Amino acid sequence: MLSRNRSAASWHPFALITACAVLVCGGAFAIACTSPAITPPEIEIEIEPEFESYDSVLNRVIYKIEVEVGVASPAQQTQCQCGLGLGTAGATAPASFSVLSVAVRNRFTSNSDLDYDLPAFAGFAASNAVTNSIKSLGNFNTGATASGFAATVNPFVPPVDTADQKLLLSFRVSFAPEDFNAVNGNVMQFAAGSNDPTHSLGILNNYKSQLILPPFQLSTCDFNFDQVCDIADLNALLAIGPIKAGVSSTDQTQVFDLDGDDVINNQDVDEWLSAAANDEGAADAYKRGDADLNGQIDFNDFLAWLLHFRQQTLLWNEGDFDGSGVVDFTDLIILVINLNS
Ligand SMILES: [Ca+2]
Ligand SMILES: [Ca+2]
Ligand SMILES: [Ca+2]
Ligand SMILES: [Ca+2]
Repeated sequence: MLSRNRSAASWHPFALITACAVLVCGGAFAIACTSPAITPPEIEIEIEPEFESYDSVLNRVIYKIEVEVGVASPAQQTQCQCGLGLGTAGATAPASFSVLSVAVRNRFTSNSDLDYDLPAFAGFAASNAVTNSIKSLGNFNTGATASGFAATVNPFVPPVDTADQKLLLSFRVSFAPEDFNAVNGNVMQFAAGSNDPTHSLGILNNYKSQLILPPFQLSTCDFNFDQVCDIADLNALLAIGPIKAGVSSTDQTQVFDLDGDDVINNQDVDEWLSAAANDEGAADAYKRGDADLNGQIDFNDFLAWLLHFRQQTLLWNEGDFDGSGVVDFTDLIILVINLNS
């Protein structure tokens, strides 16, 4: 069994041998590769995910998810099968999750825009039969969502440079942006095989099981991926402070460094106020003092300041307009100045 928490090993020659067993469509090569004696259990093969695009019509983010595999030519025309599963009984995949396409690509020669660049494997199409076969595998995770694909593969001459671990089984998956946290960190299983009894469909062993996605951002001001730039986002920026004197950005907080100077301070708040107003279609940047970010400074904003006067808070909507960590007369002066600007 794979451990969800074990750190993945980097390249190892046995990884290729293990991977070879999985996509090979029949033949003695597959049998040789599946020898358990040459599969050290501590080796894990990385899942390589990459944000690809956002489909604004369907409201879906699209990621490319790739794992290294080996291939070999079948002796005769064979149906190659592959797929993946996402989730467990305790953490099911969101309903919006789907696998759009599958390809076999060459890591170094691929045009990443191509769905299929190893011609022998062109034509993977979604298959309910393969999906059901994956679900019925004994070691398929209970409660996971399966997606199966099949392609008819004829005997072919493998590319000469595939002996050096350059081939990738590449899935394009999509899901609603708001479901990011139900996909990221969840358990993923890969399956591959064929209709040849010498290489039947099975779950891939020794592949990293936890899918860790790089985060996407549809707007630079939307830090919580809910597609609106609002007070929750501004408060998330301010929460790493007090930012008035400047806080050095880290890998975890660099998303808040909107002007890219490695310091998070009020200049980034200014950038946010401008970007958020632009994102929401407002003509002018939001102003400091606009506690509820409704585009105008009025009695409600004053009330937000008054209710928290002399309190320590990092929250914009509680009246800390200068990121000092306290609501005081400085914040009121900022509000009053912008009232007339
Ligand atoms: Ca947001
Ligand atoms: Ca900055
Ligand atoms: Ca207001
Ligand atoms: Ca303040």
